[in-house]
Amino acid sequence: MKEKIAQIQELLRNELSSCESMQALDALRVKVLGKKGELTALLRGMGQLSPEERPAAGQMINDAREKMTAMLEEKLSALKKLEQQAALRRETIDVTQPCPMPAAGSEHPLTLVMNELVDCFTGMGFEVVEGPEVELDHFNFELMNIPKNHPARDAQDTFYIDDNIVLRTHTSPMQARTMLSRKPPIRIICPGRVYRADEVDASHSPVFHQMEGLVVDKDVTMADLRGTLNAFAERLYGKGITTRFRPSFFPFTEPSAEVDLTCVNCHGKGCRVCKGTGWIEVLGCGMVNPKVLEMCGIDSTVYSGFAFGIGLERIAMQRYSIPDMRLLYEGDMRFLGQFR
Ligand code: 2NM
Repeated sequence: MKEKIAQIQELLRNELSSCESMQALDALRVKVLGKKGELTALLRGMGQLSPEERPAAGQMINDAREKMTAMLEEKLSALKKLEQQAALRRETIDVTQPCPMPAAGSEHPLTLVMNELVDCFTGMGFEVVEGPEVELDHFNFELMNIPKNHPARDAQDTFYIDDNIVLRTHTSPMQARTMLSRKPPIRIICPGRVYRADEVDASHSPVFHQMEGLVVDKDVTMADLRGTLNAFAERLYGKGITTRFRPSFFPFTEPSAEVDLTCVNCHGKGCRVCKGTGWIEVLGCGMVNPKVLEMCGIDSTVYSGFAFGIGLERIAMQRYSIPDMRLLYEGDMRFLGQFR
């Protein structure tokens, strides 16, 4: 019996030393200690022993089982450790390796122009005010002195949500809201998206961007408007660039003007860009109509104001020589990647 046990232990020791996987180790455990294993067979064979011999033999077999179980466990933990080390080696990442750089995005030309204008006007003390693109007819038209029968109100020109709600056709409703909720002095710019029922072509889009400005205070004059816009022209286009005011008409301003800037291409001499005039049209403006001030709760006998509206698409197209407005909305990466 003793010899037999020693034999089995010797066998286990030999096979353990050449055992290299968890599966092989498990097979070995079954072979030696399993139900049909060699030690179990020995235990079964105890029936042939005399009753006096049995306790000592049983003890011996149990001791051997414990010892061999420990040997198997020791090997198992050694194998596990090896496997872990192998996994660590396999999964090592060299963080110092050069790698492909993530593609960097760039700002949209309209964003660039908007930021530039915002910087310019906030530098002069204006504050940015933003608001809803879905507006009440009341703020978009009524308070802007655009009467019920005015052509701008036609469904041909304006997107109606229902009888009283429109997609704003300019950012002026935010100026009305500001005048209604604050006391002068007011110095604000309202940048944002606006909507008009236009067909898409190289210079029109039903969705475009505007920045309107408004100043309301005591003794605000047309000279303040000119000074502000001249500062804007120099800041954006450089020294020597100035403005030219031409009489115009808007329901919300009186008097009203269209403003041209010195042609940046030829500095006033006349060229293809300015069609020989030396001037490029950039914005509309005027002194806020006293009717608008009154409707917005401001005493027009005490206060006066000026306002202006700039189309961002037009500025961006001039600045970057973009020939077609549609390029600004199509998201073509070959186009967008040029503005970094
Ligand atoms: C323009 C041209 C002229 C304008 C007027 C106002 C307000 F609210 F004060 F009445 N906001 N914006 C205005 C004036 C806008 O865009 C071409």
